[in-house]
Amino acid sequence: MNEGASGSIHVLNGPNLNLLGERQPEIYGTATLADVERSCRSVCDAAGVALEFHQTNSEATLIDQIQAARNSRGIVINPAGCSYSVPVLDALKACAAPVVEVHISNIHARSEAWRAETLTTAAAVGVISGLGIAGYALALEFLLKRDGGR
Ligand code: CA2
Repeated sequence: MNEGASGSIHVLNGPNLNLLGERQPEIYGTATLADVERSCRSVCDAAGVALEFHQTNSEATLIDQIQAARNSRGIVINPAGCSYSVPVLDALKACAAPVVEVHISNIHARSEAWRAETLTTAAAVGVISGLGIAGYALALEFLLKRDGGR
């Protein structure tokens, strides 16, 4: 067992998501990352589960955060631009914790076809894409139900 805090759930956010709400509201909406964190805390607080919430603009830091969460109760990740990264895929595949991938936009309906060609989704139990920031809370609810409210 490592330092992965088996009782907690980790929500990880990749590059540029710190800018959420500042640009491209037609694609990503107007909610900020602070709003995302508030909604995640509300779900985890209600379930009495500790939440680790992080955002990083560095691929290396994201990999460190995934490794730190590998034995946790679950990982919700929006890898953003790192969705197309082999090292991030490898880090996710090394996790014992169940992974749910979230994308705020519908990556299958974007004008750039390559956005749908994520590598990281191969390591996930499932993916929520296009439901805006509500996808994070839905992913958490799924993880909390999945292990029977332990
Ligand atoms: O839809 C998503 O959540 C994405 O993961 C967001 C990524 C994009 O590369 C993926 O294809 C889909 C981009 C995150 C950048 O976030 C910004 C938000 C607002 C303003 C500027 C950047």
